[in-house]
Amino acid sequence: MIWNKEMETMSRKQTEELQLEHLKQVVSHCYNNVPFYHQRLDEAGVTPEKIKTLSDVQYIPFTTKEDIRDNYPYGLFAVPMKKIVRIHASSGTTGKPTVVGYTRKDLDTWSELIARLVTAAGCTEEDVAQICFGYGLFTGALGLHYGLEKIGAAVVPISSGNTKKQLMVMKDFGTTTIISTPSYALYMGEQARELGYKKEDFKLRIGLFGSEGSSVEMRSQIEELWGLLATDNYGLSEVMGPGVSGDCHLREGMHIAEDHFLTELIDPKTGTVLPVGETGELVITTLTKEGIPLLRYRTKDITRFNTEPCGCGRTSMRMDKIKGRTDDMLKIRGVNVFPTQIESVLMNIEKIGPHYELIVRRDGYMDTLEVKVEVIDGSLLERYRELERLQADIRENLKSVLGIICKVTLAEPKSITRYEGKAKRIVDLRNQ
Ligand code: DLL
Repeated sequence: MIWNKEMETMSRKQTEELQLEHLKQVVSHCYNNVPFYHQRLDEAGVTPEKIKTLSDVQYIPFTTKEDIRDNYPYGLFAVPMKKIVRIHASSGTTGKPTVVGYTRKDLDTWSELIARLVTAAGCTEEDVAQICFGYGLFTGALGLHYGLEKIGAAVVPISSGNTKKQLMVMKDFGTTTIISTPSYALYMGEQARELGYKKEDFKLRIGLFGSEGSSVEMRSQIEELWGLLATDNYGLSEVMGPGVSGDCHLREGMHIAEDHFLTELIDPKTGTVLPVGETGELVITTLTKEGIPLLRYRTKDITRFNTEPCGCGRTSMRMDKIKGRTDDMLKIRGVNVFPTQIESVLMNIEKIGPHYELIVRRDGYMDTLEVKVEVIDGSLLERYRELERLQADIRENLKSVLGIICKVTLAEPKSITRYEGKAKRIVDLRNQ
């Protein structure tokens, strides 16, 4: 089923006309209401009247997370506070969080976009949807919440954590859809097995996973654990939260809500716009947001666009699963390595579990990488020969995919930290 046939099956021409109309409006909105943008656009010599075609967006300077932080908390808001009805903020592991504000119309748009993506994944009003994202400043929980209510699903706002209770509720309430990070879904699945639950105890059929990446291999493991269809959806709080793009049931790329977001891919080093088909950093211009519109926001997320028609009937451009973030990319002895590549390799090796950690160290001028992964059967750690063989096997597999040799450490089952939200798999010891 398609939630909004009119908007989700528009022709390319219609989409682009609509985007241009909105682009002109949003540039004016920023220019007239946000001093930061007024100055930036003046400096670049791009007044709103200069936007005549969609590709003119290229003349607008990029906006970055630092720009939002520098204007903490409300400096980039484009409407008076009386128009703001909700505030969210990104977790911000370092320094101040990035704060975003929504007008009533922004919230309506947001639930509309979530309604589209959950419908694309296969959810209906029949579903019981358990939201295992943390409720709070994070956009994941409340974002999905209102969109799922909009389609008529029964929302269970349990929030993250307290895994035992999650599982009890999941079983007793007959949950059919879970909403979480892929790593939390994995952890919950593992806990369910340990507590003696069987797949048949649950009615789960769809997983709406997002907020962090997962390789196709990890996705299969989650599906195997739970017996559901795992779908991926993408978004970021600065731009809206979840709702920017999401998988349909075919899962051949996430459909982008192009009537609300203008997307470009750039070379992260030079800022040059790349043609469709190439891989680069995703840059997003919000087309309809009122509270905190963003022009050419650099997401740091690496992906690729696909404009081929999709079998599901939606006409929007799709984006590949996120390959990684420019700031998560490791450069090991001159070779660029994305954690997702490592995950894909590990997931294909028997005898090791899906939990891993990547430890980066600096040795002189050289970065080194240790891949730490759990064995499934702890007794293996006592069988030296077998252990060495497994280690060598993992090292070889990684080498053939990454082109570099990593140190491989095998760890006891359950010794690597589990996460209820986004997993932190990189331990960076370079500056210690
Ligand atoms: O994670 C919004 C969200 C919530 C999306 C729930 C989907 C579901 P932030 O906390 O601001 O917002 O983090 C945004 O998370 O730039 C990506 O690096 C990463 N990310 C989000 N979704 C995906 C995904 C939310 N499906 C940052 N695959 C983004 C890979 C993702 N990475």
